Amino acid sequence: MLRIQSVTTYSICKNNLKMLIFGFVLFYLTSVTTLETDSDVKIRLFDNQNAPSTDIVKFLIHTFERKIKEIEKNLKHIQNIERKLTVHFTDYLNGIADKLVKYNAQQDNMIQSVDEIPDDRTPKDDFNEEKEKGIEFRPTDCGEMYSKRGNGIYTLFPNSSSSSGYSVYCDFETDNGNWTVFQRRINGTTDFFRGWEEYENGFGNLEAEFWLGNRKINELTSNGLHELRVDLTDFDGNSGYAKYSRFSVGDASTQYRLEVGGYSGNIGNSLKHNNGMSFTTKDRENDLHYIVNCANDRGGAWWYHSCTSVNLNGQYLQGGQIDLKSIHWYMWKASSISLKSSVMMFRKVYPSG
Ligand SMILES: [Ca+2]
Repeated sequence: MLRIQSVTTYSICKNNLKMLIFGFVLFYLTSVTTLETDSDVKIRLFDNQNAPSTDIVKFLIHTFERKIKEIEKNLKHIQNIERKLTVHFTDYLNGIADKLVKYNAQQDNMIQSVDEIPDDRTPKDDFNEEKEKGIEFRPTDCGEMYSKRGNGIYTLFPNSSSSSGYSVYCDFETDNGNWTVFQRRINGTTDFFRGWEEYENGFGNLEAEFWLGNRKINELTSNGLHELRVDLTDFDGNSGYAKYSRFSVGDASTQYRLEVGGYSGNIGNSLKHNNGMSFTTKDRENDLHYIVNCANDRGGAWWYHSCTSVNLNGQYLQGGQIDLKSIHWYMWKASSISLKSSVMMFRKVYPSG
């Protein structure tokens, strides 16, 4: 608004100035009737007949004075606007300065707050702090693990009514990770020819050879969908795997029955013969072989049918020996040749999309 006003005023002054100059030139020319040049040649600008009258001169003087007064008036108006603008912008700049001081103070406070937070915190610290606050984090699956510090032993709490959890080995590297390992054979240092109770509760060393235990496998696979992965190696340095998109083990009332399906992989679907079978150990027979106890016959413990083409809990036999009691996966080798290593693991499958 002020700006528009000052522009308008400026235009008025400019026009008045033009008229003033015009008047002044006219006044001058009518006052001087002759001009002399160096060559003394007189040029008459006005002859006696056309000489301006006194009235015209008076009119021009009057006009001149009036314009001077107008200019003075406009100048005062401009000075007034300038004064107002100065006051306005001074207030405005003071306002900005106040805000800057306030923001600087806030920024200093924030920087101080950040400095007070220790910068060496780890997920473990967060975890412990949560525990201290009574907000205990209870993962029910390796995929839910709060802090993944690489493959290793972690604690799961699959049973919400139980206050204590138990240790499992999580694999975060194989096939996008989040696997809970429940069986491992690598060198034969652990005896796998054991009875029902030991297979129910688990045995061995989670860092080496072990069976996690049928009760835990049941607990961990009973909520949600799970997939199974089996990784095998032979004594010639070859490796292969099988994946099943569906995997679960029933509870004790089903004799830990196996539910498995949806095969993919490169060692053949040997496990399909064990689908729907209950667990058999040397001291508890649930197989369908009408003569023998398959656990005794095959030297292990498994979801035997009559008996099996997969025997991953069988005897650890060095060097690739063809033996029905050996650790073997028949469809991979088209024989019961003993394998060097076996790892079995499952993970929760989350609905896609
Ligand atoms: Ca039998």
